[in-house]
Order: sequence, then structure tokens, then C-alpha cells
Amino acid sequence: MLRLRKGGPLLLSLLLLLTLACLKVEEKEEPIPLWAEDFESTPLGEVPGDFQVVAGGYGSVSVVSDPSNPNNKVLLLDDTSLEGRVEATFEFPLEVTRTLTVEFRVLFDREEPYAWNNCHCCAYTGMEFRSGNSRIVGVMGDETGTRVSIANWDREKLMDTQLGQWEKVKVVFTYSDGGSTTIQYYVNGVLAFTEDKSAANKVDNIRLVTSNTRTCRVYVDDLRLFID
Ligand SMILES: [Ca+2]
Repeated sequence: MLRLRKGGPLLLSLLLLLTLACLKVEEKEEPIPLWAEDFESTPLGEVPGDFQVVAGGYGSVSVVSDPSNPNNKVLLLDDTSLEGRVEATFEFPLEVTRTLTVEFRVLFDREEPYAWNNCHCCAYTGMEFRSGNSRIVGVMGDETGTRVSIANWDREKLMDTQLGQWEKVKVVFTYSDGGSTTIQYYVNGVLAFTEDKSAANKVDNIRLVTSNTRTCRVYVDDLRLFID
């Protein structure tokens, strides 16, 4: 039979208190996003009010059920045309002093081989981080044969991925006083790539965009912005 020695209960209580204290610290460390969109409060078939959509008869942008989880809602960019693209933009006129962090989940899908890629100019599918109308950098799906990678806008591969699988991406912009920007790309929690941009303007809007020469479906969820 297990018997506690003298002082055992006190020790157990102390351990319990310590555990609770640790849990509290962890809770505290979870940062609160300045802006977040999980699409759960938007009716199916609609788009959150803070997104500006351009579809132009080339497809649609709307909130749909997550293809891998019917209890979750996500944003779908459904490009059904070989001659045009669909896009959704949201702006965040926020005062970023030093760091901007953007988190999101993305799932690339397609119905046929080579249904989307970025082989030609303006034939990419991904997320552009912009200052006004100027693209600074982005994250895209990069098709190579039967595989798909997530790449930055200069096509440096960040990570191989599977079609139809959710990937978690985080991009951190750190602005220096001299006007340059360091950009760190994380995929599924791993720092995949770091690049420096000189004299980059600060990102103030994000555009999700599909290829204008291919068809594709891109799902996005859990967009979160952090600044300091
Ligand atoms: Ca969601």
C-alpha cells in the first residue's frame, strides 16, 4: 500500500500550487492579436465586411465549410477561369512601430494537374503583403510537378506541402530605424526563411489573390495580426 510520509500532503500542495502558477504564466504569455478573423460569425456564402472582394465573373470569394472539418468556417477563393483572377483585400491602418506579425492557415487545392502555378508573370496564387498598391513580399503556392511548396515571392521554397492539407504560416516584419525591413517566414512553427529588404515601406494591407491564367481553390482561415 502507498503511504505518504510525514509532510507528504504539504509537498503535494506545494507541487499543485507550482503547477497552477506555471499554467497561469503560460496563459499570460499568449499574446492577444490586434485583429483576428476566423470567419465563424459570417454566414456561409458571404464575406466579412472588412474584406474587399474582386471576382469579376472569374469565380467567387465566400465563406464556406472547411473541406476537412464541417464544423469550421473558412474563406474560399474559388477561381474558375483561365483568363482572370479573384482576390480579397483587407486593410489595417494601424500604427506599427517596430514589428508586424501576420499569422494564417492556408490550404491549396486543385481539380486537375497544373491547375495553378506561378510559371508566368502574374500567374501566381497566394497572399501579398502590400503598402498601398505596392507589393512588398508575399507567400505563394509554388507547384513543382506533382508536389506543392509554400514559397516566398522570389520563389525561394519555404516548405513542401501536400495538396488539401492545412499549413500554418507566420510572417514577421521587423522594421529598423534606417528604413530596412527584416522578414521572417515560419511554416508550421519552423523558421523557414529570413530575408532583408532595404527601404521597404510598412505593410498596411494584405491581398489574397489567385492566378489569372489558371483555375484553383485556396482556403484561408485564422488570420491574426500582432503589432508592437
Ligand atoms: Ca474558421
